[in-house]
Amino acid sequence: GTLGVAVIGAGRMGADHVRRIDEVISGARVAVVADVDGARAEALTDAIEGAVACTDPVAAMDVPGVDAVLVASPGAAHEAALMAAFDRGLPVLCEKPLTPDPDSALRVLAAEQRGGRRLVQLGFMRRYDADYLALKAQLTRGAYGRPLMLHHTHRNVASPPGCTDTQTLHDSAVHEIDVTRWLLDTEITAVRVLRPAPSGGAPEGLHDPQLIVFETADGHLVDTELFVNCGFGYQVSCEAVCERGTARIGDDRGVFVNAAGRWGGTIPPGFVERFAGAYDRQVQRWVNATRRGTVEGPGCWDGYAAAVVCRAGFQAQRTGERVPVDLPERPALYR
Ligand code: ISE
Repeated sequence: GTLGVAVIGAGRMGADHVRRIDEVISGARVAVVADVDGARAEALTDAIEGAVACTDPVAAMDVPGVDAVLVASPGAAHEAALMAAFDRGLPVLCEKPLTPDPDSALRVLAAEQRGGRRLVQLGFMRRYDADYLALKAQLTRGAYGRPLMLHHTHRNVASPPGCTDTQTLHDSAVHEIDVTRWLLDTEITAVRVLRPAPSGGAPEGLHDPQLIVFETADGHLVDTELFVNCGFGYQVSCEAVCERGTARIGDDRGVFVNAAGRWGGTIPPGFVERFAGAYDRQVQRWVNATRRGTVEGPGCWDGYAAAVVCRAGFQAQRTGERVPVDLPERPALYR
């Protein structure tokens, strides 16, 4: 039957997912929306037949007709929500980051393993973006030989209020961490963070932009320009340099205009617009897999690995040095 979804968190992503499940996704319906701000949850459920609102995430999971949970609350609230879902055997789509640090991620990983089966698909949605999927297919085919390097660019118009250096890694660069591991099918083994004199457009105290360099277990070098206050638009790109060729995605040109002595186009304002297709595909794939009783895509292991790389990254930010990443062996459940 139709999958009844409890959406936890009615912020930017939660609201977008509620709209998506209601209007775009087939085979699922919004059963309940929970948010500490009850009015914010109600504003979303008011227009949806059969959907209720509440303020408590755990109570939301116990609403009759709930078959699965979409966690879109702030990262610090994920652990409690995931544990409650595990206790109930409910499958989860959890927004990134899995949790804010490796210790809590490890607790989640251990709890899922105790249950003996995967329940979590993690919201590393770039794996569902048409461009990234095409790039992944090229690399898998190996048409240009072995990948040697990746050059990532990740630019946001402005960082959220109160953004800190560590947040730039675990909220933003976490995507490059995941995409690097996924595209190259390997683990990140060391991190460096280099920083120019900060942009005048960056909030006081934030080192922006940053140049992040990863090494991998298979000898790749991967650089990321992370610039979260570029001011002009949302841009994410990736170029893979292989032995006999390069492949590049993310230069989404859209409509090309000639007018008034200029040529050009527009740049999307944010990730909700740029990655709309990826979010749609991610949620539809989650719903389809969940209805079949399976779990696919990125999961808790990927969230944990990303958290461990971030922790090394924080140290690299502070010291300016090359920091090795110490990742334990991948548990059997995630092989
Ligand atoms: C945000 O949380 C995301 O996940 C976006 O994909 C990323 O581009 C942005 O920098 C983050 O703040």
